[in-house]
Amino acid sequence: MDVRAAVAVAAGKPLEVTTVKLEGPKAGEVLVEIKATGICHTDEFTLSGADPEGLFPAILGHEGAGVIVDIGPGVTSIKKGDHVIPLYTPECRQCPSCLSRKTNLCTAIRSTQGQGVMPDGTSRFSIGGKKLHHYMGTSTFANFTVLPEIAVAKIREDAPFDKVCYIGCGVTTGIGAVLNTAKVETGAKCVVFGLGGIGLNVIQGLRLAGASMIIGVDINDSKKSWGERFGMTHFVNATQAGNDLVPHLVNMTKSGADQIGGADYTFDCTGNVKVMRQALEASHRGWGQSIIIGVAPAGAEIATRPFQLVTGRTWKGTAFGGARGRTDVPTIVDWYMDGKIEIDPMITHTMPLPDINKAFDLMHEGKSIRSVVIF
Ligand code: NAD
Ligand code: AHE
Ligand code: ZN
Repeated sequence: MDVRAAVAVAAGKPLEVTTVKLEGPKAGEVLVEIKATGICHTDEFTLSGADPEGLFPAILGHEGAGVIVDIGPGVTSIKKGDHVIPLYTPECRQCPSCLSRKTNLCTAIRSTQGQGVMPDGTSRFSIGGKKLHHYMGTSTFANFTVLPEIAVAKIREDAPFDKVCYIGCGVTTGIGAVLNTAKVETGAKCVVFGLGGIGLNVIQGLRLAGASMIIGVDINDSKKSWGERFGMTHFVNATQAGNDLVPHLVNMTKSGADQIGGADYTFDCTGNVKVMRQALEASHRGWGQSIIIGVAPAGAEIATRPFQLVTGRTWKGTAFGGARGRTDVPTIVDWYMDGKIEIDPMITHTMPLPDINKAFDLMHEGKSIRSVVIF
């Protein structure tokens, strides 16, 4: 079938909106009509050429929502008409990782996903007879896409696609990092580095968890009011603090009997390895945990003095907020529908597919929190 898609033709080039061919679903696969998709910083990261796994030409996008319009042979858990959110972290419930109960990182199809193909090793997308790569197993920058059955979460039918698409990455990643990965407790003191589409969701996750101090750090002063909107209690401009940023944050977290200082939990939501170091070192001696959410460019490495770890700080990472998509995503949709979490104010811009490159411009200019393409 013909579908409309934004094709990433080469690193660093704007997406080209055009008509491409999509083959129908094979065994174990489903065809989804994508109704809306968010644009995450990770799409920009791959499009920029910084992603060591980046493949071109490809159809990017991993933050979608839509409706099942066809199913392949053997599909049992999903039917035509179901409303779904595509999952770049699938949940097969059978692989060693799923069965371990220690991680959400299902390994059933990760290797073919990284090669830009479906689990049978072929692509469903092509243009002029030439193969186009899938991306993160989802390719939501197209009005139809094919996904493995294990890579869709069925959601309630009254949830608006143009809002809950954000649960496909940003919302779940931020809130999940707090609740699943850090397991933040009531009264905790926390620092969030980077108040964009992920960091603000970390902040609303911290508010849910009952954190008593939520310090937001950004280089852009306009993010102060954004952070406050979702529960941030203090703001620090990293540029103004300069080399004194870590001692400044440690001082802010000192209190009464505790004159050592440092946050119970810190979160990197920038993808900058220097910030990751600041986040670790701003956490509390003896028990501080620092959670890396940001994705760093090919070749980048994190560094710190081993002393930071010897003295009891822990460095952790999280993908998709530690969420098991088919199980957890429907619950997060319920939280949104019940008013327990907010999404609407973070979606600052919407646009039709032909204008998708504007979403990347807005991100580069620091003007958007989330842009959503509505098909
Ligand atoms: P974004 O562009 O919306 O936000 C990034 C924020 O960081 C901006 O507000 C920016 O001003 C701020 N910032 C930049 N440099 C900074 C610095 N030195 N100190 C403090 N703040 C700084 O991006 P996003 O969509 O929120 O994504 C954030 C990161 O998370 C990206 O690296 C993205 O790839 C990654 N990500 C990871 C996962 C995961 O599962 N681990 C999921 C989604 C996104
Ligand atoms: N291809 C990159 C890795 C990118 C990465 O870490 N992606 C996250 C999701 S970011 C969503 O916005 C993820 O799910 N990681 C787990 C995994 O298996 O990729 C690189 O650096 O190679
Ligand atoms: Zn993302």
